[in-house]
Amino acid sequence: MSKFDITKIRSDFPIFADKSLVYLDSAATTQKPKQVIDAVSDFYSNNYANVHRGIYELSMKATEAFESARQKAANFINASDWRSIVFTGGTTESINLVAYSWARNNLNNGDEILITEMEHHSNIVPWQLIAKDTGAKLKYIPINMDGTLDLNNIDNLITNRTKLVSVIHQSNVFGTINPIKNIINHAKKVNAITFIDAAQSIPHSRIDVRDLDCDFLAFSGHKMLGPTGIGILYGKTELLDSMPPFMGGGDMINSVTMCESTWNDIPYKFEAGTPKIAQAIGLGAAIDYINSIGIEKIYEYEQSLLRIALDKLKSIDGLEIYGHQNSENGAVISFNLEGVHPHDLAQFLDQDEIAVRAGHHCAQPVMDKLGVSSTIRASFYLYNTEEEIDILCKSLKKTANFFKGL
Ligand code: 7TS
Repeated sequence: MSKFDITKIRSDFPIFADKSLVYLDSAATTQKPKQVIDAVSDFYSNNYANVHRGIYELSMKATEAFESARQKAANFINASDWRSIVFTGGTTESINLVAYSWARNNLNNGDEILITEMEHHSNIVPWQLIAKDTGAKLKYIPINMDGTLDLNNIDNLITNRTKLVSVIHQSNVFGTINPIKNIINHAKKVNAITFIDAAQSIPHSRIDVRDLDCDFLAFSGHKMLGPTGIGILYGKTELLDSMPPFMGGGDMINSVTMCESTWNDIPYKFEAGTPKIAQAIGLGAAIDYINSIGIEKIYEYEQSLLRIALDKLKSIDGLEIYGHQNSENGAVISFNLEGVHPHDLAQFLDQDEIAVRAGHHCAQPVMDKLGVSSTIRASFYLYNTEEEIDILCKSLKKTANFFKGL
């Protein structure tokens, strides 16, 4: 195995070239390697046309590039069929697609949807809306104070009325990696449909939808080195086939008369309008880039950064880390510094060119559980270094002293 070459990797990211930027907000969105930027730019410069329509060569080339990105996404998650891969605008849109197309048409009064208290708002709000529409009940798997899911009561939470179980794979607040296979297996006992929000896990770890045997899985391109505005909904083909369209328009139809329309085959039935062509091609390039390094190596490297960061952060007086006690976690650390509001702290860190997120991280139920309104979050990716952890810790100590009047 070749070595994880951090110097080479960093040199692939133009944003790090002339700056002393310490970018620790990859859980929000990741920076882009020149391979992705070039793929998008090359497409616009040399191969650009609309897809699926033109009989001319340029359009056929664009279609080929677009569809090959779909195949790359299928391979990346080990999906057996490219028709399982729907291009969406991102995780949020993928969840809404299933909520409006599957859940609204399959749930009835008294049915139950089970999610967790750990979800990003994207995996809460659509189900609240659908529950209101259908009379279904929304239930939550609770979280423990240590940032893990409390699964002790799962056999009581999953009942014969449970029709859908939708779970975050990796917490965007704690980084906790949840035992989704175990939860999927519980859901299967009652024939509930399973949905995995893989937005935070897929950039960092191997996902195999055949092994998981989930019904749906969603992720966003921009969190895995790809462009904004592109995401994936993976769905089992028989389910996607059975679902009505989410949006109507061009590309998603088979035929249209003044009275009625018939639908295109999957996945196109769910891709109304001119698709996200350049974005999909950019996502394909991001997948190629991750594959060229190896997702296992990325995971291993990030785990070593995580251990170092936890050790160093724990040595700072008054710094409280949330979670990271008895669990496997991705390289995401939420913390607060005693006596300093997270927003003030983020501004002080920004003066040292350190980018972290401060806020509720679109996970207000998690904040409620912790009894805080917000935290600071440092999240790491393959381009971060041990040196950056030292810069963060130095700046944190400096800020703590400032607020203590030292
Ligand atoms: N699910 C999870 C687990 C997420 O972390 C996010 C975004 C989403 C869904 C929504 O993804 P989108 O691409 O559709 O917006 N999370 C964050 C975050 O933690 N900070 O900024 C965005």
